Amino acid sequence: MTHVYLGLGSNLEVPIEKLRVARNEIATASGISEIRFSSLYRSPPMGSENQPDYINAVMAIETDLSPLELLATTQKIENENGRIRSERWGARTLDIDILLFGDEVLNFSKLIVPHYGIAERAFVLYPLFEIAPDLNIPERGKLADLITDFPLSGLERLSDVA
Ligand code: A4P
Ligand code: MG
Repeated sequence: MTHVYLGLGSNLEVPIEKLRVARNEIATASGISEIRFSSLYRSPPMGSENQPDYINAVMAIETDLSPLELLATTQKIENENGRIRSERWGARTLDIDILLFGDEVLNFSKLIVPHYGIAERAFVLYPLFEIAPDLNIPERGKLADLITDFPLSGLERLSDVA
């Protein structure tokens, strides 16, 4: 079993509901069990400003899937929830990023882990810190150090449950 952290984001079609559905589908997928789910966070869009605010959360799971099997599962859930793959960093109904896969460093063409943006995004760092304050991120260092003085950039915590 591997301990994995997923980043969930949505800014279209009732984002809070999208994250609730995504959480449920991930938690009930074959080979996956939920460990923790962060609060929901709202933040202004990174990238094109001409789109609604995002709702983000981080989910800790345990899985016996391989990294690429897990990616296939999360992409299936994205696609079934109407993800429109168009402009990079553009508006999306559901985005699921594999932030960490145990302490592995993976450089497949389809899957880079740790996720390349993990240490540069308030909407990832703060929810991650909420559920795993002692985390050590391969190639980046201690989460507690990364988050020290890290700007909130408009990030706002919404609630305790999805
Ligand atoms: N891929 C490689 N590594 C990974 C990984 N660790 N997890 C590949 C998931 N996928 C990974 O992703 C493109 C390809 O990346 C996938 O086919 C997979 O094989 P995508 O999700 O289709 O494309 P994308 O999400 O548009 O691009 P990217 O660069 O992944 O964008 P991000 O980093 O996900 O950012 N603003 C706020 N406030 N909150 C947000 O959540 N999200 C984005 C998207 C932009 N602005 C945002 C937010
Ligand atoms: Mg993505």
